[in-house]
Amino acid sequence: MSFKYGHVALVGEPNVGKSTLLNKLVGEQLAIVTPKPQTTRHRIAGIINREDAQIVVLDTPGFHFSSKPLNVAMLEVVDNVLQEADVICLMLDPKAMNAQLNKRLFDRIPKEKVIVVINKADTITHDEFEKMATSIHTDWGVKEIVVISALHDIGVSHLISLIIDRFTEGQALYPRDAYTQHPTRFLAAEIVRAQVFLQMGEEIPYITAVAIDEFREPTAENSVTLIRAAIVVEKESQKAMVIGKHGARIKEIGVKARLQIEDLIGSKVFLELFVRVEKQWTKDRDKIKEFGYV
Ligand SMILES: Nc1nc2c(ncn2[C@@H]2O[C@H](COP(=O)(O)OP(=O)(O)OP(=O)(O)O)[C@@H](O)[C@H]2O)c(=O)[nH]1
Ligand SMILES: [Mg+2]
Repeated sequence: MSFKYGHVALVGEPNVGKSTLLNKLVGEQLAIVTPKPQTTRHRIAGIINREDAQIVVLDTPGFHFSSKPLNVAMLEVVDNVLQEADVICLMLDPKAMNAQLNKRLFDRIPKEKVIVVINKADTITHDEFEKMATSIHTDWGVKEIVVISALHDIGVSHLISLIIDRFTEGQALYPRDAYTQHPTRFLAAEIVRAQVFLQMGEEIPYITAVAIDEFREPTAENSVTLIRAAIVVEKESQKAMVIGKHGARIKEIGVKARLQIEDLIGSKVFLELFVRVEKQWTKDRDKIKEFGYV
């Protein structure tokens, strides 16, 4: 049997369901998912291991335009992944499409690599899909257009076969039992950041980074993983909001995040959270780099 290896990128506007699809494809909660746009800030790589193929799936930040340095860094991530990928899934949310943005993204993609993936199949009728597919075919000249639901697992296995069909033969580059190469401390920081997205309103999610100050693995004497993490914001007023009245908000963020980190690593976790102010960090290229967003 021939063996295929390749990289597939998931790109698209914020909130179209890229990270949900990554998680469905690898079968793990690898990338954080929230109902808010611009949740993902990194290139997140998941690995699908099959008898006939190893597929590296690259999740990306949502494609949008902004002159803010943090957003510029996120766009650089998208552009780099577009260069790296053998196949590119341009994902669309049929009920929330910005035609201009999608055209600008489409123009950055080598045409022979693209599969248009209409996600959230559960939100449209078959007729609506047919109409959309016809206009994408006419306007963009794309032949391969599929409809899936990442959330409800509709059409996902068909999409995997289309991706593999386009790969050339090659050897697996990653261990056959790995679903990611991201270290646990990175995934733990992302879990805390997801709770900030879910629990905090207004601008807070967009000026928050999470830094792991200490990550101590369990030892023979102590079976608990100790994690000290800083929730980094830009101003004292934002710090007060994250802490909440009598510390209630940060406590709730910590409780929810700890349970998820325990699920991830399968051991007890002691999670200590702080809030730290780093003035204007989202505008400072060095700081953005320090938090791993470049
Ligand atoms: N109804 C429906 N909702 C979905 C589907 N797939 C994803 N969603 C929802 O869409 C929202 C955004 O999902 P994400 O996976 O975070 O989207 P994303 O494209 O990674 O977003 P960014 O990281 O912000 O670019 C979440 O509330 C998901 O539950 C789907 O097939 N159907
Ligand atoms: Mg995402």
